[in-house]
Amino acid sequence: MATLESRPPRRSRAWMVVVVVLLLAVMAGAFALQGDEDPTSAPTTNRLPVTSAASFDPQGDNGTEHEEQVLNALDQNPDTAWRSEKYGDPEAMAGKDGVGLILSLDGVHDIGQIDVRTPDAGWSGQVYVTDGDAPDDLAGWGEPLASVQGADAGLTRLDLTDARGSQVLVWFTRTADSGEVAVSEITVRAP
Ligand SMILES: [Ca+2]
Ligand SMILES: [Ca+2]
Repeated sequence: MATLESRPPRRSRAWMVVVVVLLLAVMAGAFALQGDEDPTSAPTTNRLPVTSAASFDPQGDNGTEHEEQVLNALDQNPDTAWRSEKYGDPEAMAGKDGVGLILSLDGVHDIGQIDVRTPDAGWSGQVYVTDGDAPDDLAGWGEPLASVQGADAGLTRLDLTDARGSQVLVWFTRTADSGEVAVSEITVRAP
């Protein structure tokens, strides 16, 4: 009578080897990611998803600022930029309090930082956060949660504390010295 031989343990050992190799691969990947992390460069892991964006010019005649260029600030391409309209006086901005960009997230998030990349120096700005529909006027946004005066060209990081919402307004209260604001990228980051 034939009896079932007990299976050789090779099969289960083979599976264990596969599992161990997979674990090692995952750990190696994790270490590689850690190794890439440079504290002086912008982190890439906490970027919050922006689902839509709009220009904001509540005191302007047309209500918008080069709306057709807005996605240039979100395409992760440093060579493309959104630009405001051109103002003769960077400080006065034709009598406006400012113009801005509204970024809509995919839902309510804790927000830790806004990174703004610009080619031009000298602009000033503020960050507002709310949820629900984006307000039509500045007063509807409440109080600014971060601000910068006379920013340098390149990366400006605005740190927010206890910010939570789904709508972010980056509000420019002074243009760069050129008379316009140019934004090559805006990134919204979790804390
Ligand atoms: Ca306008
Ligand atoms: Ca861009």
